[in-house]
Amino acid sequence: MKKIMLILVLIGSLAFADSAVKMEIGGMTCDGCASGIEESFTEDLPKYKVHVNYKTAIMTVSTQNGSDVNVNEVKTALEELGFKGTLMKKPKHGFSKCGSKSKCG
Ligand SMILES: [Cu+2]
Repeated sequence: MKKIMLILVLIGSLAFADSAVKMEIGGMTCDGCASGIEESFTEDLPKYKVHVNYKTAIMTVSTQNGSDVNVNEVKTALEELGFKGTLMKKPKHGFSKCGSKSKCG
């Protein structure tokens, strides 16, 4: 049991140091919220490349220079805007093949 926990912790820490992450955004009520998040990141955290899809409630974050995304920094920025970001686990086949949230993972 301890071994499983350790593996989970390792996987978790890897997910926190990735050059591109996906987060599920809670609290969006319209398309304006999604574009508002994108605009705020462009203004306040221009080192990130951010795309928010209101319909799927998924935010894609990567960095301009290809370095790792600081997930906690992104989460904090989202909280300041009034949204909640939850890091999504990367599925084995990669996010690109995920048609929707429910198929992901
Ligand atoms: Cu809105």
